[in-house]
This record gives sequence, C-alpha cells and structure tokens, in this order.
Amino acid sequence: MKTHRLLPALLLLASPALAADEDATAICSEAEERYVELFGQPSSAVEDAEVVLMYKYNFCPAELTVKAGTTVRWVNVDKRTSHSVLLKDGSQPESDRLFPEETVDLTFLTPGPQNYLCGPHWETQNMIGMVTVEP
Ligand SMILES: [Cu+2]
Repeated sequence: MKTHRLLPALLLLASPALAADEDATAICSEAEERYVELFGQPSSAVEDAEVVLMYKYNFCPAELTVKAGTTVRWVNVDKRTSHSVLLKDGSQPESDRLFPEETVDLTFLTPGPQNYLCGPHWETQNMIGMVTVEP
C-alpha cells in the first residue's frame, strides 16, 4: 500500500501553509467582529473608502484590489497595539503610529501593485499587505 505511506508526507507538506491561511481567516473574522463592536456597523458599510483592518499583526484583507482613485482606510481594531502603514515604493511618508480605533486614509491613483508593511511589525511578525490598483 504505497499510497498510504505517501499520504502522511503529503499532509505534512501541505499543512503549514493551510494552517497559516486558517489562522489569518480566523483572525480576520475576529477583526471584523471588533470593528462592529467599536463602530456599530460592518466595515463594508463604509462608502467613501475600502477598509483594511489592522489586528493581531495582520492586515485584513492582506490583499486588496481597487480601482485607481480609490481611497483605502486602514483602521486599527486592536486593543493595545499600535501599527503603521508604509508603502514599500516610498511614494508616501510612513503614517503616524495608529493607536486602537485610529485610522489613516491613502488614495491610490497609479495603477499597479503596491506592497506595504507595518513599520513596527513587518520584520518580527511579517505584518505586510498589498493593494493592487487597476486602471
Ligand atoms: Cu503592526
């Protein structure tokens, strides 16, 4: 039964990535619950911006696609930790440290991928994200 002996090895190979995805999904649904607690409505109800939540060293969603001209609003829904937003292309200065419940807006005009990170946590917690801007 060679297939049976292969299976555990395949599961081992697959599980770290799957576990990370599941963690991010769980963290992001918790983040959305926090948002509703704090602001009394779902983040999707915001009409003048696309919302990215900052929570437990994650950006939620970590990858976002928007049309050029869209404003993205990062909202810190953590209880204690402060975060920042820094575009890797250096076209904007790093945002102020956002304390819980604080926000920062950036409007994306130029099409293309924009990688960004959290200044204090990208290195130690891999707190990074990407906005893809479509024409
Ligand atoms: Cu951070």
